[in-house]
Amino acid sequence: MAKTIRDVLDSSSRSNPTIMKMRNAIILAVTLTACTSRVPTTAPVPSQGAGLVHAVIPMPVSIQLDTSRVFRVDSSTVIYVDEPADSATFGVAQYVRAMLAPFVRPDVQRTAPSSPIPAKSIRLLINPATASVGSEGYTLDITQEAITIVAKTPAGLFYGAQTLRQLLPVSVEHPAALGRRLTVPTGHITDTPRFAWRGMMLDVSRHFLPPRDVRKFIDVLSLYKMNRLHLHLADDQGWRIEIKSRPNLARIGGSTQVGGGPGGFYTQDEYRDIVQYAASRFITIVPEIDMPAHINAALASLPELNCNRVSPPLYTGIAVGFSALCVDSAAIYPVIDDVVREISGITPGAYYHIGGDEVQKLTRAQYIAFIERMQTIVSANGKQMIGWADIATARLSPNTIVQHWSTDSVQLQVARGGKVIMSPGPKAYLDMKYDSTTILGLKWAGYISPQKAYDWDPAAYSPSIPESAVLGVEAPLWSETVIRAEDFEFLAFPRAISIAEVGWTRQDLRKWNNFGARLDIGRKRLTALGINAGN
Ligand code: TNX
Repeated sequence: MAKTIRDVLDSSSRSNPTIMKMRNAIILAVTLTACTSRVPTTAPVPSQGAGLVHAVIPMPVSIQLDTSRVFRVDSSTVIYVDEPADSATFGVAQYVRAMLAPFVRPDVQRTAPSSPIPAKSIRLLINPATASVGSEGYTLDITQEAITIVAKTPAGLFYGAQTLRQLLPVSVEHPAALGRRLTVPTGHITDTPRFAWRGMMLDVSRHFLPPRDVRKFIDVLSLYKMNRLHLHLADDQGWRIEIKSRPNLARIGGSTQVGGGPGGFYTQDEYRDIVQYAASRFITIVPEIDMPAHINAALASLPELNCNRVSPPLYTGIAVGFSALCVDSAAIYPVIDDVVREISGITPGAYYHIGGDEVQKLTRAQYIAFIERMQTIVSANGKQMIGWADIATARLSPNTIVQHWSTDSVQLQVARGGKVIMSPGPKAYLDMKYDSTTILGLKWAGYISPQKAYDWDPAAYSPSIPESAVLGVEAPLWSETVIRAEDFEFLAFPRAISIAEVGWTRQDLRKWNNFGARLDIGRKRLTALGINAGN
C-alpha cells in the first residue's frame, strides 16, 4: 500500500511544491504505519502546518489519505447497492443519499456485483468474505472516480458511511448552506470496533425526554458508531412507559418529575417508533425498569406493590434508596410478569435491564431471592438480563450481564466468568459536572472533563476486571439536574463522544492530544447539527 501511494505521489508532485509538501506528509504517515505495527495502522499524524489530516471520530484502525486528490460529490453522483441487497442494506444507501442531498441523484440504484459502475458513483457492497473486519467493521476506498464501502453486514456499511461523512466538510451537516463543495480526500480505511457494547444511557425518569429528542440523541450517537441506547424508564420520580394491562403505572406514575413538573411517558406505539428508528441506525434499545428499589412511582400507582397495601405519595425529590417493592408478597409478581412481558414484547433487542441498584430497605437474603426470581422471569420472556453490578451477589446465570458503576460487586461477576459493561462513575457518568463552574450536574463521582472521560482504558481501569470480562462501555446520563433537551445535550456532549472512541478504538491508537484536536472539529459538527454541547 505504502509503495503504491508513494509511486503515485512521486509522479505528480515533483513540479508542484504544494503537492510535494503533502506528499511528504502522506509518506510520513504511511511510513509510521509500517513501523509501528504489523496490522496496518496509521498513528494520527498532523499534516505539515495544516493541523490534522482528518478529524474522524472514533479513530479507525487504519486510515491512509491523500488530501491532495479528492472525490467530489456532485449532482451526477449515483449511489449503488449490489444485488441481492436486503432492506437494511438498502436503508443504509438511502441514509447516504439523504446525507448527501441535494447533491446526489435521488434514486438509489441496484446493480449486479460484477458489473462496472459509472464514474463518480458511491457503491455499497455486502461481502461475507470480508471476515477480517468482523460483524461491524468495513473497508472504505476513495478514489477520484469512485467511493466503495465493503462490509460483512449492513451495520458495517453504516459505520463506513459515518466515516465518509466525517471525511466530508462540516458543511455536509448544513443542507441549506450556500456554496458548499462536498469533497473527500482519496485513500483507504480499514476499521473494526474494539468492543461490542458501545452505549449511552438516558435517564428519562427523573426528567422525561420526548420521543423527538430521543431520536436526535440516536442520530448523534450513531454518527459516532455507538450501538446501544439504554433507556432508564422507571425510577422513584417517574414511570415512563405505557403498560396496557396496568394503565395506572404510566397514568399516575408518569404524571410528575423531579421538581414537580408535568412528567410524561411513552405510549407503546411511541416506544416502538423509537426502537425502530434506533434500529435503522443500528442502535439496540435496552429498556430498564429499576427494581426492587428506585420504585416509588410504581408504589404510588399500584397499592398492591406495598406491604401495607397503601400507596405512598408521588415523589419529586432526588434522594435514592428509600423505596422498595414488597418482595415477600405474592401480589407483586403478577404485576412484574405483566411489565416484563409487555416491554419484552415491544423490544426486539436481546436485553432487559432490571436495575437492581442501591437497595437499602431489604435484607440481603430478600434482595438475592428477588434478583434470582427476576432472572427467571426475564429469561422466560426470552431476554438476556442486565443489572447494575450490585446484582452480582446473587447466583447469576452465565449470560447475565452486569453494569459496573461504583463500589459494587463486579468482582463476583468476574470470578464466575461473566460479562461486564463498564460505566465507572468517575469516567463515564455524564451527569457529573465538567468542573466547579458547571451549573448543571452532580459531583459525587468527581468533575469529568472531556479529557477525563477519554483518558482511561476499560480493560485496565480496575485490577479486578480483566479485558476478557469487558463487553464494552456505556455512559449514563442521569437527569436529576437536567430538564430541557438542551440541558441533556449540555451534559452529554462532547463527553459521550469521548466514550464513543473509548469503546471503538484500540487503546494503542488513542492519544488525548490528537483526539482533542479532532474533537475541536467535532464540536463544529455538533453545532451544525443543532446540539448544545457543554464544553
Ligand atoms: C447513582 S448509578 C444512581 C442513580 C443516580 C446517580 C446520580 C446508579 C446505578 N444509581 O440513581 O441518578 O447515581 O449520579
